[in-house]
Amino acid sequence: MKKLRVIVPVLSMLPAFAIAANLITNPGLEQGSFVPTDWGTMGGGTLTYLQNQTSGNNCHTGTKAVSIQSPSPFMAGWYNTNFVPASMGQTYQVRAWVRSINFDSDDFVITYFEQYDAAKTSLGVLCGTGILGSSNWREISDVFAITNPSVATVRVFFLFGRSATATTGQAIYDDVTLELLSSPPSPSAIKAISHVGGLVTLSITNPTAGTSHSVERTLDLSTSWTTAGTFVATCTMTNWSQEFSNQWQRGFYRVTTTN
Ligand SMILES: [Ca+2]
Repeated sequence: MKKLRVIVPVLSMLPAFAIAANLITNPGLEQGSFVPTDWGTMGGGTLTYLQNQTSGNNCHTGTKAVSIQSPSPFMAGWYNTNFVPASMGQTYQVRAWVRSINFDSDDFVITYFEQYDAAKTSLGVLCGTGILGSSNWREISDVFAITNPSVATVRVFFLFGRSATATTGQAIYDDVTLELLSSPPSPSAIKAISHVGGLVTLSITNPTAGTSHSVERTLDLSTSWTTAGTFVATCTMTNWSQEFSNQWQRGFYRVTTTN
């Protein structure tokens, strides 16, 4: 049983605590002219560097993203070419924003976490859970633990695949993150907070699946804390929000995480 309490004033619009460094280079795909800087392709099919796009449409943010269509023979994708130093005992979280269009029943997106030895020879991949179905932009998330003592570096692949039947689907990736978690995985912390009208939205870091979060608030730090809401995190959950009464136009929030 581990508990962490973090207090953040509700009017703060900036991250209040240090966020683990993103180890992906060019994570938003915005750098690059004909190809995205520090990104490569794996497999066949149609792998396209989308440019001059509109945020929220065929890119998540900015104007650029990467697309996968007609994976051949069964799976294709993009990967960050940067070798990230890594070693046994470390745990990483990989996240990416994905738009999946016209997926049929056996189409999926999945994250691969490839491990290499000191000579950059592959030691095999760890597979993410995979996501099925068409969807507008959603964040996928996987946690990978390194248990092989020969691992020296890792790289991350973002793939679109199919099983038996051909596909007319398209997967678009943008805004990817690779973060080193402390070991054991660190408890959640409030990453950011927004306050629009009566709606407060907290963005939670490291929401390990199955962990329970209790959010409390107070009008000022001299009065008692009351429960504002609770939730159990899933792999893809990063936000909690609740509309509150006008008397709570300002206040302080804290979150307790129970592993
Ligand atoms: Ca982008």
